[in-house]
Amino acid sequence: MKNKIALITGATSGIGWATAKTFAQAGARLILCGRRKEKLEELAKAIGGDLKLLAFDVREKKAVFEAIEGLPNEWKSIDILINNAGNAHGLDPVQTANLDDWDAMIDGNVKGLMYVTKAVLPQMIRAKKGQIINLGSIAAKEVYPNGSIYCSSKAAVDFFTRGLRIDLNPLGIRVGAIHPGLVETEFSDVRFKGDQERAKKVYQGIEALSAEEVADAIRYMVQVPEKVTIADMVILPTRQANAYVNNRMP
Ligand code: NDP
Ligand code: 8X3
Repeated sequence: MKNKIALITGATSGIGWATAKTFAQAGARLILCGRRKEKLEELAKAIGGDLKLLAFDVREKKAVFEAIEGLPNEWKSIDILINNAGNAHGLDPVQTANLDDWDAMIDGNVKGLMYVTKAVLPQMIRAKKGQIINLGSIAAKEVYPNGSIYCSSKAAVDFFTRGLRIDLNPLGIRVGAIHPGLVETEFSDVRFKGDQERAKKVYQGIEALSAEEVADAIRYMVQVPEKVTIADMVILPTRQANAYVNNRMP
């Protein structure tokens, strides 16, 4: 990965933050993205070295294209795209769920990920190489109660990844997705709109994955030889069997 340029969305927290640190240790040059500029600056300070920071909302089509197309020449040749930005908003049955939550999930997790991909692709196509890794979820593989829209958004990421791999196959661009189970990050704080007590309960007694463990799996997907594509990786805490069967400690 040494001297390769990696663009990571959602680098201001959790899995994106840990992936940035892991990639920096492996010698990558990083383009770090997120909405919270102050968090990007904090991460840049922690990592040091050659970095580019881009603050934009993945839901804003114009902002996505302006940020990526406006990169200076020395940052334009992106080798690795980690499409990580995303969140769940709410945990509610369809009949009572909030429509603004639905928009945030579909616009961010699905359309935003697609916009970033489309903005990065021309240069990878010219280079006839590159790698795209999308953050799906166990929620892409199974639907759980009250999660229908988040799960739908992640199922869309799964199918988009598969289609993209087909379309880019003649060009030698590697495409894969990683689908984690429970990872302890800001994810549940965001889902429950700052209700930290409720967020904490999600990870009680489950020995959830850490963001660093997921970042290490992403690093592996990148560092396998270029003739190898890890197309689809599901990574779970050992205490989690699927999206809703958990062997929690009392
Ligand atoms: P965090 O809440 O810790 O991080 C989410 C990141 O996404 C933040 O950096 C946030 O940055 C960014 N983000 C969210 N919405 C937008 C947006 N509209 N525009 C730009 N950036 C955005 O959660 P995780 O690290 O856990 O989540 C990372 C990814 O992993 C997500 O796609 C999530 O769905 C997926 N995932 C998480 C799991 C978990 O259990 N935690 C399990 C499986 C998958 P900012 O707010 O600064 O914009
Ligand atoms: C995050 C994992 O199970 O909370 O994608 O939806 S879960």
